[in-house]
Amino acid sequence: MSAPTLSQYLLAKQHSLPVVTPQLQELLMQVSVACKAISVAIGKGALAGILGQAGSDNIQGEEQKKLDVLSNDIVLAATENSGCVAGLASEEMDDIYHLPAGAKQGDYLMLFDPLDGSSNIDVNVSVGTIFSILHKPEGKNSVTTEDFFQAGSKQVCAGYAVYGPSTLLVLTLGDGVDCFTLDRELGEFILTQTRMTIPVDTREFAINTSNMRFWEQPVRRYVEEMLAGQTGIRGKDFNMRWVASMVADVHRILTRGGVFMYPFDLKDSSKAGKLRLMYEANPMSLLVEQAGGASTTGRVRILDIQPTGLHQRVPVILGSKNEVELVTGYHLG
Ligand code: P6P
Repeated sequence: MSAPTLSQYLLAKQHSLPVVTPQLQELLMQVSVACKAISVAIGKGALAGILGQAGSDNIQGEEQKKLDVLSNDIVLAATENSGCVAGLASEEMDDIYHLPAGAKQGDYLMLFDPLDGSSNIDVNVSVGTIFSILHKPEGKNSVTTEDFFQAGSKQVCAGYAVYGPSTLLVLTLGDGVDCFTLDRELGEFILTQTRMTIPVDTREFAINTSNMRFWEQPVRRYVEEMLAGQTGIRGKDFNMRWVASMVADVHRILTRGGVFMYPFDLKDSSKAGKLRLMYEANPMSLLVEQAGGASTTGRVRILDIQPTGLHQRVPVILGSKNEVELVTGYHLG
């Protein structure tokens, strides 16, 4: 039997996973349509005149790329009239997005980073789309921002598309992590890897070392021990990677292990880290834990955090379980 398409996979899952309702299936199909459209737009790049700055900033004060705005609009267009969501939120929108007048309310809330790593777009490096799906609170007709403030452990589904040499869709429904590859001739995502698993040990770490002087001592200690390699207490050499696209770094870790860190740093002490909890850290943490890894702020499990802001930032340390537990232990030591 040939490998299933995303649609066939979700139909089969519906019989084994109660969480996979018809609405969730439809929502994920619409998300996959958006990811295919974003993949096409990225592939055209300069040919479509969509590289460079949009001339606006997002709520984070970050310059928006034309593709940031285009990708956000593509996801909204694919989902707002699906009848599957009651509200949406993204890195590119200040507050939650209410459905257009007349649109049928669905059972889910979705948060997304439409184009993670977009600073890499103009230099042709892999970027991605990250999504996090929550239940709409029971009995709510008109959702509020506070309805989105659910801990990451409440996610029904989380996933990402990574736009690299291949366009991949990786998702979890709470029963392991599976990977689909876009067959561009068919126009379908085909299941190509099941039950992705992160090795508990690794020799590879990912961190932006230019921030070293701003790190807290436990992170400095942990990284310096790895840099000491077999001459130091770790007794083995390590390798470093930093793509500056969280999706690309996390996909590498899901594929072959590693530890990814964007820790708290004093570069801007008003921020509790760079990455956003709701649409970066939470979805990636669910995927990593479902693949046998771990994900903390250095002190607490990310999926346990009770959100207080749509765009709140958290320190992130995720990946191979034994490494995350070691560096977390240094923080709690
Ligand atoms: P830096 C991309 O902007 C992002 O949010 C993540 O995808 C990535 O891991 C990080 O920021 C890169 O940050 O400071 O190294 O550019």
